[in-house]
Amino acid sequence: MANPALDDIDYNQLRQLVGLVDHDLASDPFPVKAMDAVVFVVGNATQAAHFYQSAFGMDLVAYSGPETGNVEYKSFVLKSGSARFVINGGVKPTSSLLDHHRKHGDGVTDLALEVADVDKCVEHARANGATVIEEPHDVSDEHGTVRMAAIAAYGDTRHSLIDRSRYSGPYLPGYEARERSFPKPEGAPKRLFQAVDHCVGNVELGKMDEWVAFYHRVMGFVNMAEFVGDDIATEYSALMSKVVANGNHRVKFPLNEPAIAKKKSQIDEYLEFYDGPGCQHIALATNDIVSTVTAMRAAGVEFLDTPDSYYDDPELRARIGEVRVPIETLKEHRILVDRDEDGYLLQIFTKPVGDRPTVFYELIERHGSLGFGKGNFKALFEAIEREQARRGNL
Ligand code: TYF
Ligand code: FE
Repeated sequence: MANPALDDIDYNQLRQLVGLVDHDLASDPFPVKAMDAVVFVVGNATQAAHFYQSAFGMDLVAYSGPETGNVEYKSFVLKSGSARFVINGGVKPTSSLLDHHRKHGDGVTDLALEVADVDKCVEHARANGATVIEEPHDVSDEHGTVRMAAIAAYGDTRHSLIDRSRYSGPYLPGYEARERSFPKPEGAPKRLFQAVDHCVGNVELGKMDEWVAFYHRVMGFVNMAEFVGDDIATEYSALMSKVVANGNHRVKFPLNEPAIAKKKSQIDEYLEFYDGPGCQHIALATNDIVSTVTAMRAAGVEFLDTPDSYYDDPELRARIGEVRVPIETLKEHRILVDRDEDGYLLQIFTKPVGDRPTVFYELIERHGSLGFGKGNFKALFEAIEREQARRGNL
């Protein structure tokens, strides 16, 4: 059966876009297939749904709210290729969504995972000490049945576990299909990104290894090679980072903790303004980062600035060699480039997209590299620190 999460993006495209490895799902004790959705709560979902359509080029596909019988909150489901965002906003003053929003501001409530067997996952998670927030249960409508459950992750973030293999509706029971609420601009690309590449979590000082262990033990995730240790941390980045991924690397979760350095860590700034651990950035995979950045900038999305010196550094030029785009074009768009033994990647970071200096986005175009841009950390973190200083938080 076709995987509805993949839409018209096929496996080979994804392999290149997000960097997949072979994996036997059947023998996996916690069989994760893909991200099901990134679920947000925001102060105004009606307007945020407009932003993700107009600035991120996403398509509205489903809706739930007072008009469909959901009197608690409005919920907009948006897609771009295999990436699905769900944007929720409280309607009833007593909605529990508003508690999350009061504390954390606009943020990610749920990194929902599509799994092959919800019951098997929950059993494995519970046996390994996870907090089960929602027991496995079926939800049904005329489109079929979805089996789902949820476990707790860092802070107030959760992982819903969703098996939608017996469901053909636009999202979940309770939602009705919707189309874009306004037309795309003339000549706009079909979509600006194809998939979620990775979702990063910020946790408190000293907690990174505990959360890495959680993903190993509870969810059977494996370590990816890239990590930022003490050495880099204290010199300029003021953070430590390790990356865990599911068996085929389709789902990648880097985890950051603050490091004690000369300046206030960008992770401390996040933890202060988010009021606890949470999702820091979502990386979106594109196969044409120049077009994506151009379209997003034209729609008003702000990106971190990279100084000319980054592009004029002869050492960088020698290290990156030939890439798909001339370096002058990368410079013009402030796109970063990193190369490792497997290939290279192009990446760029937005400024925080909400009112608090918390959640932001990354665009990433992979060409063989399975990394996260380690070679760019110095330039990137200096750019982040310039923004921190402009906010008066450094
Ligand atoms: O996901 C990553 O690991 C890269 C690097 O504040 C990174 O995107 C890490 C921390 C951060 C920004 C980017
Ligand atoms: Fe990233």
